[in-house]
Amino acid sequence: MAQSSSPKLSIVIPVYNEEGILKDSVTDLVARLSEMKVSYEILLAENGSKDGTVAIGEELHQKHPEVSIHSLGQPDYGLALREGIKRARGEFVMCDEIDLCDTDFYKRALEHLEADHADLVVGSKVMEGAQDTRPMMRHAATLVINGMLRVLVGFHGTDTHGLKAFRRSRLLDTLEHCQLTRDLFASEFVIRAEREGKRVQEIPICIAEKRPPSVNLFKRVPKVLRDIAQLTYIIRAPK
Ligand SMILES: Nc1nc2c(ncn2[C@@H]2O[C@H](COP(=O)(O)OP(=O)(O)OP(=O)(O)O)[C@@H](O)[C@H]2O)c(=O)[nH]1
Ligand SMILES: [Mg+2]
Repeated sequence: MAQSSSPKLSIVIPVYNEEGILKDSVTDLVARLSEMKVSYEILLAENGSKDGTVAIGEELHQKHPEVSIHSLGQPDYGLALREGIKRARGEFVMCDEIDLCDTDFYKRALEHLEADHADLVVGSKVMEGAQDTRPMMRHAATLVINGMLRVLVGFHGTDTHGLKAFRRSRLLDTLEHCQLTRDLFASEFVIRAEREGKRVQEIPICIAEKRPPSVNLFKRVPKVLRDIAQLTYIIRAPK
């Protein structure tokens, strides 16, 4: 059920310096997707890795043709995710992370999308019912960033980063309107969808990472704050 010209699911996973877990994570994901009996493609969206990520991605492609990897120059999570979504051909797009690969989220999100209860489903790490086993500082960072987005740009939800699912045709225009890259692209995408009248539904997720993040939380703070300021400006600016 894996390969088809237009699969049901496109799973987009940004990857950066992930040689430690890439092969096992993708192999395990392929096995779980086969159990789901859906047609799918897995798009590994890489940029700037200095380790064996690209070579492992290519090996995975040889072994599983439904897996592909594409690379863009400099490390940039948002740019990679955006490019991955643009390349996706599936009816539904699942945005995931290599240390999560959460097929339970795919199944629950698909129920909402197929019943047409929502255009975009966001996995929240902090809403009621969610379980976040990450270190307390990272949980707190999620609360602070999303609190700022609520105050500054009128965001109505609890989380914008991480797991997301949508019917591709419904969100392509929103994707085109997004201007930011890096970490805040994911926030811009959710907030723009909300502001453009798309039905955004959050569902709680249980988050248990396989390894700590590749970029230290404190190193990310200055860029994230700068990007929040830019997002506030572009969202509020008159057209
Ligand atoms: N292509 C690309 N992928 C990245 C980059 N930085 C992180 N990723 C990928 O994005 C996913 C999430 O990265 P993590 O390092 O786990 O960061 P995280 O802090 O858990 O992510 P959030 O808390 O959701 O922001 C993983 O699949 C990473 O490989 C980057 O610069 N480029
Ligand atoms: Mg992570």
